[in-house]
Amino acid sequence: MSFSCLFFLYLSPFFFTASSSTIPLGSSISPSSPTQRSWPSSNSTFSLSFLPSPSSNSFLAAIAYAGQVPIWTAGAVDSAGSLRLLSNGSLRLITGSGAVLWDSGTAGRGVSSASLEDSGELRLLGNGSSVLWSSFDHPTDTVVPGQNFTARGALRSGLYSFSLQRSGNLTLTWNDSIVYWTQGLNSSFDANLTSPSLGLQPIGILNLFDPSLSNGVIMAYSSDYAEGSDILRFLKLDADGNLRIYSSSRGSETITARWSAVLDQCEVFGYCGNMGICSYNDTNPICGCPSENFEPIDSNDRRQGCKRKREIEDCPGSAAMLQLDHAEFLTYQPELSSQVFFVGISACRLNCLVSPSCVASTSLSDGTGLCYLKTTEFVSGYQSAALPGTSYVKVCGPVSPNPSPFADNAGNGEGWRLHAWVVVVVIVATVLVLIALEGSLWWWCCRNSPKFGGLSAQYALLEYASAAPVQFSYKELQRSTKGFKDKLGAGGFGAVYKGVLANRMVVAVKQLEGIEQGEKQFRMEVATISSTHHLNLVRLIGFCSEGRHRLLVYEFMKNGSLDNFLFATEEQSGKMLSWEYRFNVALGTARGITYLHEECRDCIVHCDIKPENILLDENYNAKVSDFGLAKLINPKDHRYRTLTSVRGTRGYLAPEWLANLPITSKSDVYSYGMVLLEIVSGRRNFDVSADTNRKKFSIWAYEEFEKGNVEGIVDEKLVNQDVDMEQITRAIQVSFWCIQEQPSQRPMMGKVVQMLEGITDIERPPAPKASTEGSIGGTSINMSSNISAFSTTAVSAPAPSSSSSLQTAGVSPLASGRNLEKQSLSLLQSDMK
Ligand SMILES: *[C@@H]1O[C@H](CO)[C@@H](O)[C@H](O)[C@H]1NC(C)=O
Ligand SMILES: *[C@@H]1O[C@H](CO)[C@@H](O)[C@H](O)[C@H]1NC(C)=O
Ligand SMILES: *[C@@H]1O[C@H](CO)[C@@H](O)[C@H](O)[C@H]1NC(C)=O
Ligand SMILES: *[C@@H]1O[C@H](CO)[C@@H](O)[C@H](O)[C@H]1NC(C)=O
Ligand SMILES: *[C@@H]1O[C@H](CO)[C@@H](O)[C@H](O)[C@H]1NC(C)=O
Ligand SMILES: *[C@@H]1O[C@H](CO)[C@@H](O)[C@H](O)[C@H]1NC(C)=O
Ligand SMILES: *[C@@H]1O[C@H](CO)[C@@H](O)[C@H](O)[C@H]1NC(C)=O
Ligand SMILES: *[C@@H]1O[C@H](CO)[C@@H](O)[C@H](O)[C@H]1NC(C)=O
Ligand SMILES: *[C@@H]1O[C@H](CO)[C@@H](O)[C@H](O)[C@H]1NC(C)=O
Ligand SMILES: *[C@@H]1O[C@H](CO)[C@@H](O)[C@H](O)[C@H]1NC(C)=O
Ligand SMILES: *[C@@H]1O[C@H](CO)[C@@H](O)[C@H](O)[C@H]1NC(C)=O
Ligand SMILES: CC(=O)N[C@H]1CO[C@H](CO)[C@@H](O)[C@@H]1O
Repeated sequence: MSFSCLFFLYLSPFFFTASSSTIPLGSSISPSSPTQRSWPSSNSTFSLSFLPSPSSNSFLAAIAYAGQVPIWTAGAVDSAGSLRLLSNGSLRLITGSGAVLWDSGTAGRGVSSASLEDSGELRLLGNGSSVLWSSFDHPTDTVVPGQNFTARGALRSGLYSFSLQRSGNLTLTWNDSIVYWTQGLNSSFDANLTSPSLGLQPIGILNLFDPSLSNGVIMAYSSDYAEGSDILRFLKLDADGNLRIYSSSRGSETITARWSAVLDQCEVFGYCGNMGICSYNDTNPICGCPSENFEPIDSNDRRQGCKRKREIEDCPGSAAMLQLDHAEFLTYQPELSSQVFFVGISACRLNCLVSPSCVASTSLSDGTGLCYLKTTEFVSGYQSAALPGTSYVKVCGPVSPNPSPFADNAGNGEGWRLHAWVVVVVIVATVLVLIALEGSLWWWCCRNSPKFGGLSAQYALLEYASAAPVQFSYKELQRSTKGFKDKLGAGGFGAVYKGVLANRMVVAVKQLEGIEQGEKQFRMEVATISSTHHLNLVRLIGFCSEGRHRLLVYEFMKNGSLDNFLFATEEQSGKMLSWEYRFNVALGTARGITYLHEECRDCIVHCDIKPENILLDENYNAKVSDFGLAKLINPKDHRYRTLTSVRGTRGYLAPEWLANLPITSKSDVYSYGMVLLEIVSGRRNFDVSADTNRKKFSIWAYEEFEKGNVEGIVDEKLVNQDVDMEQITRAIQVSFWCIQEQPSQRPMMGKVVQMLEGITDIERPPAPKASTEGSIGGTSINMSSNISAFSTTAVSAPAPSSSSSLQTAGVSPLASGRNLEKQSLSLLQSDMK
């Protein structure tokens, strides 16, 4: 190649001719000495001297180029300190109080003098010209031309180090553990190296040498290579963790970076300290904290990182996940396999929230579908508009986000806010103009069109029984619900309104809240839900996805939800279900859930079985609603949280939500068990009263069952009726099996149906150990209610140890996580672009 000739020419100045000034034994220099402050090299290019430190009144004992650029340092001392070449041959740096800061370790080895070469090398010499110690063999943070950097040495700066591997790779490492940059020989050099060494040529080319490589292999060029004259170039590991080649012309005061190993400074691990978030202002990397839940450790030095204002352990309420868009927590090998998951974004967030050891998580949207859970003490963050990922940090709630992405950069916050305002105004104006244009165009061309009137007839002609869901326009739904007037209720996912379609069909229109999924993904999800047909599942008729509006149109259930019948007050005695109907509802519900779990194509874990979600048609047939919605939730929406009826959900939540355990179909079985008990008793499972000895009803009920007092459990309203006690006893036993604390003890839903029908014999249920559930501390309960609000169908097991109980559950944790999440993965990723 064309450069080889050039190398040959330049290789010769690599080996400097020795010309030096000799330093005799017994000499010393001191920053305060009037006469002896430095030892210069013979032509004064370098000197061993004390450089005043600008920030503190200490002095750096260093070999300096042109009297100002340190290339090797021994340490910093006060003005009374000194550097001494002792008579027994050791070179020492001593503080004013006499403490030894650094020692060359050459005492008694026959050192006769020291010398500083014009190359910048400090040598301790024996008699003759033998070199007993050289500063080039003990580099600190810099390598200069003529210095031979081998695999034995390392450059260090704070927690960062740079070293040369035996393989020939150059690596940058944080805290001797995380390699955040590596560069090796290209793969065509398929040879093992024997003794690799690195040299910087005076013209600014970094070479790797080895006996097995005929020529030096170029690892990097400084951008000004082979230019100018009398320029010192040096390789330095800076305090910011980046490795750079600098140029400094003699006589000029400045040094200029001509090459950086890590192009993106924010990719240097730990640049902003623990919990620090690196980002860029127009020019520089800047460090901030994830949110107002954090404070800087040192407000004068943002690189020190951040700490929580309130640690998770001391959190009186519940932990929450702070969301950071376009942010990643840096991830470098070796990443423990137990911290990398193939799950979607909401599971990535949830898995971290429920895992006590997890502090933060990153969900990549680069197509890999990977989620990284950070369980280590130290996490290093990077936020930039270009980053394809969303991160979560566990904080002690409530979450208080930073006012603006750059508000940490004090003083500039105002500017950014102003900037944001201008952007918002421009966008709004543009949208308004577009709407006006489109509106007038539409009015102009469609006003007399016969097609317009026929638009609503379009779906009237469709046969609703067909599998494909009908798409409605927002306007149509607005019209059919008379402007969303007749509210049927407010469920966990938004309000439900009664409506009448153009073909006189009565429907329930659910206005979803907190869902900002992309159009395409939302349609896919709708397709999945509407393809799930069963007699005991509420049927989805159609949907609307227009701008921000996301609505689902369901068949209307004349008799409303089960809770109205079970927990009706005295006055509403008309709303009473006979045991026959109740048993039918219990069985129908069980069949519907069985279908979701075991029979339909893509298994669905409901996650929110409760009487409010069991609807009754005019014949009092049970239909399960809200299935498949859990994965539509956008965790960003805080309104959603407050809308969720915590009271209604808490009692139905399986204990594994509280512990760090995976959620499987067995969690639905638990919720169903609680509902079944309520169907029999007409009382909320978590009710506590004098009647129940101040115990939770479900606990009290088992005690009564043990005593043989089955009648005591049964709803008083059924007392005067002709009831099938055998059927009731069966139902009670099934419910106790379902609410077993251990998921593996609970039957599969299909088995539940058989037990209720009397096809399978029922063993006497053991105590559900529900007492544990009742005694879990306030923190967990609150936390669990929040989890239920964000319930998702996929939470995979963070620890392999928990898999034993899952084998019996019929679904392996990762497999279930994958299957369920696969459909929603794309959907949930849409808000990360
Ligand atoms: C060298 O001399 C210093 C000062 O006299 C003394 O403290 C040190 O112990 C000596 N080292 C050896 C190895 O004798
Ligand atoms: C000092 O000596 C070095 C090495 O021989 C040489 O490269 C440099 O040009 C010299 N500097 C001056 C000012 O003579
Ligand atoms: C100097 O070196 C010579 C031979 O290399 C050796 O004989 C002599 O003992 C050495 N002197 C001292 C003081 O080490
Ligand atoms: C650097 O040092 C190693 C080991 O001491 C040696 O094998 C190699 O030849 C030296 N390289 C240069 C360029 O001096
Ligand atoms: C660096 O590593 C050591 C030991 O591996 C560990 O004790 C220390 O906490 C680490 N430092 C930081 C800042 O994490
Ligand atoms: C050496 O560096 C190359 C990149 O240049 C990298 O692909 C390779 O994995 C590294 N090898 C080792 C052992 O770190
Ligand atoms: C590796 O380096 C050799 C020699 O420098 C060069 O010819 C070859 O193209 C390089 N291969 C790759 C894949 O870059
Ligand atoms: C390099 O060394 C490794 C382990 O010693 C050996 O397995 C490998 O074959 C060697 N590669 C070459 C190209 O010699
Ligand atoms: C960016 O940050 C650096 C360092 O904090 C500061 O000196 C510079 O003025 C900032 N630039 C802008 C445009 O805010
Ligand atoms: C339930 O539906 C039936 C049939 O439509 C109706 O007669 C009955 O009044 C409804 N019951 C309630 C409580 O709404
Ligand atoms: C958490 O629950 C406990 C008891 O269940 C309650 O006293 C406390 O107020 C709750 N905290 C929050 C934030 O809801
Ligand atoms: C962080 C968070 O959302 N916490 C909420 C958990 O739920 C309770 C109610 O049980 C809310 O009060 C918290 O704000």
